[in-house]
Amino acid sequence: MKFVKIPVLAALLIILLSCDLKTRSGSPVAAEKFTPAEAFPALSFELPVELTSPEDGTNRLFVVEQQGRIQVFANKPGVKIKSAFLDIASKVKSGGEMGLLGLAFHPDYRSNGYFYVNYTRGNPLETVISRFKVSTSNPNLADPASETILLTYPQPYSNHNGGKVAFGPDKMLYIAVGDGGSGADPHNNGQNRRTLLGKILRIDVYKTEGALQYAIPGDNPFRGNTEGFREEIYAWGLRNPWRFAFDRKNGTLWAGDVGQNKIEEIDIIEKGGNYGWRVMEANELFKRDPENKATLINPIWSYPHGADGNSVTGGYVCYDKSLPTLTGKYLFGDFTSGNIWALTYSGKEAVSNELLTRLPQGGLSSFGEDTQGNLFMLALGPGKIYRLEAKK
Ligand SMILES: [Ca+2]
Ligand SMILES: [Ca+2]
Repeated sequence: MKFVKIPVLAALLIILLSCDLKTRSGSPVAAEKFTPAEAFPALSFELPVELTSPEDGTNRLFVVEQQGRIQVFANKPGVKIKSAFLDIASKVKSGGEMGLLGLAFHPDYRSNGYFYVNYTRGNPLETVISRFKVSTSNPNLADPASETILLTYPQPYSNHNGGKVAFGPDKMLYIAVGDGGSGADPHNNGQNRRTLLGKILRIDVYKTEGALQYAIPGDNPFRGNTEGFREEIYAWGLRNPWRFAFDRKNGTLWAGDVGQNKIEEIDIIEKGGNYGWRVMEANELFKRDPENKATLINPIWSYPHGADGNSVTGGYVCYDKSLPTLTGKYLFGDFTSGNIWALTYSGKEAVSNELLTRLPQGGLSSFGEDTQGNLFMLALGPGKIYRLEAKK
């Protein structure tokens, strides 16, 4: 996402502009079959960027606030109370695209209480991937002194920090890493496998290896290479993967990768795949590099900058029981327009893409999913969480 472009005033501008719906592209409003409804009307958050929950049977939701807080609350529409599960705002450098950006609960959270976060800190600017543990006496409170840093990597610029962390069905931890920032990837990080920038990483947090606080999975594509490639790399050639997710039924890894000046893209991420940046922006040549002989993987879907927006927010394959007509479709959106779409994928190619609705205010920072597969959308500026509802 391009937080920088959307302070609250800009979001208000989007509302004003969207009053004249006839001027907007995409399906006409009358054809939209869904509407966003506030999921937890009594709750508001400060700059929410992630929603997730542990598989611990408690049916609680955890919302990440960009400044460095995690809020916890009961997953029911009438909930009135939330509380701060973790507050590391004093450690976090936030603002623009920086901040506490990701949260993943360990698959064995119920027994070990471990969770993982992705945040930026200053002096020098870097991303931190670390593990915390829940308090032994209060399940709604993390132990702030429990931090174990797993991995850090320098951030040459304030933008493009990726930020998602999530466990795959293989119980490995996947990490989204942007190209480092500025514009047009000036250091060509996306195509350089000797840096972690511009990649999706995959690490094994069940073990440690040598000096690492984790292990390199045995089947990572560059494990044991002799060329100096980082062995944490799972896929490369990404610009700013803003939200990836695994299909909870078949494990397919979906990602939205934010474009440069022209095109936003959706990728299906495969092990060892090169997703093209900065040689390509989606399907178009961006910066020719005759030296680069790598095979590049095109997105399975893309859309041009314009009325549909200019900053993709990847979502989830839908298994939300309240949305039966969307089962198996990939729901994603655009941060600036607030558009929410459902992409139908055949297993080989995108078949169609349907505009479902748009958030009433811009700043669609993320989608979220609870343990039952119910889907949520997060509005950054208003600090509200939405569900999709079928129109009657
Ligand atoms: Ca950066
Ligand atoms: Ca690409």
